[in-house]
Amino acid sequence: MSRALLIVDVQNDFTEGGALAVAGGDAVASAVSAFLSAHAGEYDVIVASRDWHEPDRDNGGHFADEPDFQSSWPVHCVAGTAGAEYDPLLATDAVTHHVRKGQGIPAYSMFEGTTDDDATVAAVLSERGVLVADVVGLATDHCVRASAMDAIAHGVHVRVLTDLVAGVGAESSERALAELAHAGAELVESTQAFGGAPS
Ligand code: VGL
Repeated sequence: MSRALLIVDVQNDFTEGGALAVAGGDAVASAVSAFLSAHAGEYDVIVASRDWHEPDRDNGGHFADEPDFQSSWPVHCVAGTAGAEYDPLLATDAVTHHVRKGQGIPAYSMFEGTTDDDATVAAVLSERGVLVADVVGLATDHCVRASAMDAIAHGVHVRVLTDLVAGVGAESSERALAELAHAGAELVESTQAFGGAPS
């Protein structure tokens, strides 16, 4: 049974000091790196996504001067800028597929993006026979939620590693996790993901 790790949008603009910083983003980046150094070998495929928007346009209404922080946002993750790079606290050496999404459009799910070889995440998972996917990253209530929902829709069993995600809003993040659980995702702490002792 093939297993994938999906690392959603651990980018400078979504971590402390970024244009759309998520509280706890740096801690998630470091914790994902520690998790990878212990467990990268458990995964057949490790996909990392980056939001990758176009400069000087609103990217389909995704950027706004007066954003509502629900469906419009301050300018963030512009292609080729430091804000769009992976947070340096995220170790990316074990990543097998790098996905970019959101060129000119809002794209919350990594399933809307493509790899450097122009493949979709759905195609990568199908090709490798992935039946289980663990999801981590930023932000719980937006891109993690959308990516995990699409993974479920693709037919894989999803586990959200709850200590390796952080969200924009506390309530909306709780709601997102509840919706994911209702849709069939397992909510698991990373320390329990591979049979660790209860903490
Ligand atoms: C995200 C808001 C806007 C995310 C992306 O990565 O969760 N959130 N664009």
